Formats: sequence, C-alpha cells, structure tokens
Amino acid sequence: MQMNPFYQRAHFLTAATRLDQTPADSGREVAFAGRSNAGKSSAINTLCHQKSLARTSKTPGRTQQIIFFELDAERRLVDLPGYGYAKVSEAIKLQWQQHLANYLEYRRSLAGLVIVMDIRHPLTEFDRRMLDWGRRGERSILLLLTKADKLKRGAAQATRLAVEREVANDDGRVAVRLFSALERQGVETVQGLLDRWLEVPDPNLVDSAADSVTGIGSSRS
Ligand SMILES: Nc1nc2c(ncn2[C@@H]2O[C@H](COP(=O)(O)OP(=O)(O)OP(=O)(O)O)[C@@H](O)[C@H]2O)c(=O)[nH]1
Ligand SMILES: [Mg+2]
Repeated sequence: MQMNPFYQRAHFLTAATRLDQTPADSGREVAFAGRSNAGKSSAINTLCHQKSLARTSKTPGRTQQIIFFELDAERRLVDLPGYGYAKVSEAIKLQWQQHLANYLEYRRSLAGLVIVMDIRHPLTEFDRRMLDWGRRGERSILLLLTKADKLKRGAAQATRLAVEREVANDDGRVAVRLFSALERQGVETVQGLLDRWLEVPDPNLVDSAADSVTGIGSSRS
C-alpha cells in the first residue's frame, strides 16, 4: 500500500472549547480520542507527515480544546482533549467530558472515531465508555494501539489479538491496529481506513478521470 499524500495538506482550522464554536457540521471528519498522553496528537502528526501540526507534549493535558485540522473543504481531522488528566480540577474534568459527550452525540459529520490507547494500558474504563458512545452513534471505530515500539513484536501482536477478542463485533465496525509514531508503524494501514471513512478520492481515479476529460486516458471502469 502506498502512502497517501492527501494527508500532507492538513492545516490548522480552528480550536473550539464549546460545541457552538465548532466549524460547520458538513462534510466528513474523523476524531482522535483517548487518554491524556496516549499519543493522539503524535498520531495525527505522523499520519499527516508533519512534525508540529498538532502540539504534543511530555506533560499530559496538552490538548485542552477540540482542535480541527482541515484536509480539504469537505474533510477534517479532529484532535480531542485527553481524558483522565489528573492535574485539572474535577469541575474542569466534568466540563470536558460534557463537551466530548455533546460532540460525539450531535456531530453529524463525524464519520469515524479513533480511540488512541497506549499499548501498555489498553481499554481503560473511559476507553470502553468512548467505545460504547461510538457504537451507539453507528460510527466506524478504530482502536489504535500506539507506542507499539515500547513492546517487542510478539507482545504487541498478542495485545492486539487480546483487544480484538474483547471487542469482537459482528458488523466489523470496530478495527484494531498497531501504531507507532516513533517508528512510523501502521501509517499506511490507518490512512487506508481513514480514506474510506472520509471518502478520500483515489488519486489514481482522479488522474484517470482528468485524462478521460482530456481524451488521453482510458476510460474508468
Ligand atoms: N515511544 C513512543 N512515544 C510516543 C509515541 N506517540 C507519542 N509518544 C510520546 O507520548 C507523549 C504524549 O504524546 P501526545 O501526542 O502529546 O499525546 P496526546 O494523547 O495528544 O496527549 P494530550 O494532548 O495531553 O491528551 C509525548 O512525549 C510523545 O512523544 C509513540 O508511538 N512511541
Ligand atoms: Mg494532544
């Protein structure tokens, strides 16, 4: 599978603290949720082949708003605030959870949800709650086991299998993949899933469509 240059064009669109500050709810978007410090922002950067598109940090709680990155007029990636960050007050934690819940429940353009989990601590209580929310909204879900570089290959695969077994579903709406921002593992596979959720135009089809317009290429089948 080839790397899709589409994601490279991602750029900051806006940051929202409340639902009424979010961009127009049209087109399609994929949001990255997960525990604080799990590696959400790093995963977005890696997938978009950019070093500092989304701000990352060694200190948990870096991303405190809903951050929207635009791919094109119809497509966005969304970096959600991490949950479970201990150093903020209970009141703020509850407020974030409410924003998250509202976003997940009412955002119609949300086509898919990526739940980012540190492979060493998969499926925490809040991850499972996110999974339930996502499932309820009939969205595609990816459980992304990141920091896979922290485990040996065999152990990483075993964790993936264990998580897959736990979330086994009949409709195939929940996928489980290994990922590492550090080693760029899983980038093409995850892009392939995002391509489908976001309905990213296949660059080859776009080319051949352009060719058929100019009468050079063979027609699309
Ligand atoms: N070894 C390794 N470290 C990673 C990987 N992905 C992220 N990290 C590190 O984990 C820390 C947190 O990464 P972030 O991407 O900022 O995490 P986040 O989920 O966006 O965190 P919040 O915004 O605080 O919720 C940083 O120190 C990253 O360098 C990975 O694949 N491998
Ligand atoms: Mg972040």
